[in-house]
Amino acid sequence: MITVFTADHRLHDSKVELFAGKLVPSFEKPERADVVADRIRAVGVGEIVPPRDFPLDVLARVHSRSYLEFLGTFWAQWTAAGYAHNGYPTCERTWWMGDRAPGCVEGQVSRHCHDFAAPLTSGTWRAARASANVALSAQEIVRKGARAAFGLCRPPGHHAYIDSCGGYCYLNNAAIAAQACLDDGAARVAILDVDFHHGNGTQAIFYRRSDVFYGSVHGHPDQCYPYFLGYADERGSGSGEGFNRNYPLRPGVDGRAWFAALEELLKEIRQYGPDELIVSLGVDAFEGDPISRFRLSSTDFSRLGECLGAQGYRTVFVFEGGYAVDALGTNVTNVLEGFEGRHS
Ligand code: Q9C
Ligand code: ZN
Repeated sequence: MITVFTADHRLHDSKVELFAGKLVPSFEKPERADVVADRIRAVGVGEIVPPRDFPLDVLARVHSRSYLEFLGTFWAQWTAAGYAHNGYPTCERTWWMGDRAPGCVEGQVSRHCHDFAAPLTSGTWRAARASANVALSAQEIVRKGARAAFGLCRPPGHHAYIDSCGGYCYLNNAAIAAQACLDDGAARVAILDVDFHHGNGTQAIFYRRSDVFYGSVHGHPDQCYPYFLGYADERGSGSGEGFNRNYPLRPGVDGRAWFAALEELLKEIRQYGPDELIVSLGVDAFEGDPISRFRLSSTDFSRLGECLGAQGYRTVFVFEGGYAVDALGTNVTNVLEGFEGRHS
C-alpha cells in the first residue's frame, strides 16, 4: 500500500498543551508522524510518496473562506500585535453572545477555536495545509485505481469544524478527502472513524447530508472528550437522517466490546453501499495510550485491518490520533498489513 507523507508536518510544533490546568509537553507532537513513517519503511508496507499541492478552492469545499483566511494570516497578525507564544482563545463564542466577526486577532482566535486543545503556532497553517494535501493525494491515488492508500496526516483533522479548530485539529482531512471523492464523481462516501475520540467536526460537517455517511466507535461523551457530541441518538437530520451513526462505549472496554460495535457499524455501512470508504485511523483506542481509555491490543489492530480489508471497498486511510509513541508505528502498520492480508 502506498503511503503519502511529508516532513512539512514538523512545521506545527506547539511544544506545550494545557492538560488538567497545567502546561505539559504536547502529546500531539512531530515525533508521532515520524515514528509511523519509520515503521512503514522498516516493515516494507510499500512506497512512501510526497503529496501534491491542491488549490485553496478544494479546502473551501468543506471550510469557510473566512476561516481559511484566518488560518493563513494568523501568525502575521499575532506577531504584529506583539505576541510570540502560541495562540489560544481568550473568550468563548456561544450562540447567545451573537455571531460578529471581530477585527482584532485575539477576537478572531476566539471566533475560530472551539476549545483549548488546538494551539496556533507560526507553522500551523503550513503544516495543516500539507496535512490536507496528504489526505487529498491519498484519495487521488485510490480514485485513479489503487485499492487503498494511507495518508499519514499530521496534524489530525476529525475535530475541525467548517470554521473552527479544536482537539489538535485545524483542517478536517477526512472530510476534505470525502468531498474531493464526491467531486471526482462518486455518489456516496462512507467515513468510518475508529479514533478513541468522537469525530465531532466530521459529524457536524455532514450531519444534514445523505451523500456522506459518518459512523464512529468512541469513548462515551458523558465521560470522554469532546463531551457534547457522539451520543447514539444522533442519527443525522433533514436529508441526512439515518446517515450518521454513533457507538459510544464506556471507558475501559477491550477488543470484545469494541469489535462487536464495529461489526454493527460495518453492517450499516454495507447497507449504505458507499463507492469508497474513508477510515479516520486514530490508534488511540490502544491500551497503552496516555490520554485515552480503551484497552485494544496491538494484535487487535491487525484484526481491525483484516476486518476492513474483508469489506472489499476502495479505502483511503487518514491518520488521526494515537499518542503512545513507542507502539504507534506497530499499531498503524498492523492495520495496514492486516488490510492487505499480511502479518508482521
Ligand atoms: N482530559 C485526537 O485524538 N484533550 N484529538 C482532551 C481531556 C484533547 C484528541 C483532554 C484530546 C484531543 C485527534
Ligand atoms: Zn483521538
